[in-house]
Amino acid sequence: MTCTRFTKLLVAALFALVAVAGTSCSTTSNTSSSDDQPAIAATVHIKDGEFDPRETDIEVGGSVMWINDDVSSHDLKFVAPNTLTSGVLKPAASWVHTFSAAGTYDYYCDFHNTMKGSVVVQPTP
Ligand SMILES: [Cu+2]
Repeated sequence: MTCTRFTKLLVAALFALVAVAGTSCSTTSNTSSSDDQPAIAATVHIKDGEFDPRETDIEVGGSVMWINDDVSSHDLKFVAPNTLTSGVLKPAASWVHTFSAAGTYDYYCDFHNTMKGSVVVQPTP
């Protein structure tokens, strides 16, 4: 008796969960460009052991996405602030960083010292 009641409750709970998941899913995809996820101002591809393009120009508050299109792993280490790093980017991995202060941000790949790039963040006019 109690077992059936529990099963009914469980089924009801599962339906509620599916309904909630379904709603939240559709709302997330609708608003993803505004609040939760930063709009991507520029994309840098990592290919054949190079950052392409090497120099990226954005405005303050802009986000840059790096995508590893290479067959080997790479990473980004910034000269300043030197704590800023992407961590290891395996093939097909990507990393997004939002720049909230103007300036030139030079970076390099820790694994391949010939790989260099920079992000120039312009102040908003
Ligand atoms: Cu590399």
